[in-house]
Amino acid sequence: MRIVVLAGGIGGARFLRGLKQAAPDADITVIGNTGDDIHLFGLKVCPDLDTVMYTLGGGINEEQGWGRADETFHLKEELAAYGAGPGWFGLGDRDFATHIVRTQMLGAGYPLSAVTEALCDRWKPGVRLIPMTDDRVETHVAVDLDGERKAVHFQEYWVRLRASVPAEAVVPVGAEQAKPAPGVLEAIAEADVILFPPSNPVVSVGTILAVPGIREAIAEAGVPVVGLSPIVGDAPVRGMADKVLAAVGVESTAAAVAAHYGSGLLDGWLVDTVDAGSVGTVEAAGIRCRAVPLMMSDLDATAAMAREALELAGEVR
Ligand code: GDP
Ligand code: FO1
Ligand code: CA
Repeated sequence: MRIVVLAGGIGGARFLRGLKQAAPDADITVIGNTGDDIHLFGLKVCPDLDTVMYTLGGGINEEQGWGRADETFHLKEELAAYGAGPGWFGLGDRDFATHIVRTQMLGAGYPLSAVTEALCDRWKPGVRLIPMTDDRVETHVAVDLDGERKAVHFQEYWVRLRASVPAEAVVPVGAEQAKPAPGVLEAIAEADVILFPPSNPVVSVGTILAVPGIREAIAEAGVPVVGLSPIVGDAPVRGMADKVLAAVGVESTAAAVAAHYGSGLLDGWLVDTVDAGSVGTVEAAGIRCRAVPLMMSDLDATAAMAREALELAGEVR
């Protein structure tokens, strides 16, 4: 079975770990979000690609969900001693090596997709990880800071401002001109099932869908498309999905996120058991829906979620 998954960082990566356990023989292609990418200290940092790669490759900081396990921060401290900022973004010594190798390869002319494949040669994530595009896309967030409207990089909104001010707009800068990376459209066209993990619907899955051609390819693939809600009990399990959903005029509920994707894209949607009351609303919108436990508390619980998603896929279309 060929499975395509559109993934952000932590939510996507943890789900993929469960999916690998639930479907050990499946051929899994992950289309990764690169809208969170940021250039710092002359280096290209790809948080969502790295979170997937480290999580599936066994190098992730498990408690934090991002960055490397067993990390130290000497380089960051030395940079700070020179007054070289930004100090608000925590890059660890082990993690820096990834960004150095990536930037070196990009400088030598390799596209990000080839660089990602090379990095995965080390980590062996057990899936094919492809960035959504080789072109530069950066998610920016419009905010009101002291009465002044400003656009900040998504990482600045999330990490420096801790999403403490309302997001007034979310813009994937460069997405309109971006092309899907080699292999993305082919993987979608050859998929038996397409899954949206419980990733952020705006700044993860939404950014991937903003690359011209990807949404269309999914809608035209003619295979079941099933998603899992990142919103449980009307709130994100972690992160700032509520803030960025508000920016696009979508309520922070499992049903509203399903309607936001729409029946033109989604065939099936899983909501958590606490949201069982919204199953009827989702089905009325033309999307097959079931309520099952959706907390990725451990690997077995996550694998059970993946099995439910694949079962639902078997029932639609
Ligand atoms: P990010 O790039 O690190 O923000 O990760 P993703 O975009 O892949 O996923 C973020 C989303 O995962 C957030 O909106 C969370 O609500 C959701 N999430 C995290 N843990 C869980 C969980 O255990 N269950 C569900 N249903 N959603 C989760
Ligand atoms: N998240 C934080 O909350 N603080 C950080 O200092 C931070 C640094 C960082 C470095 C590398 C990396 O791959 C991820 C990092 N993250 C950090 C997580 C990152 O901001 C988020 O996981 C996502 O981009 C949000 O979707
Ligand atoms: Ca992300």
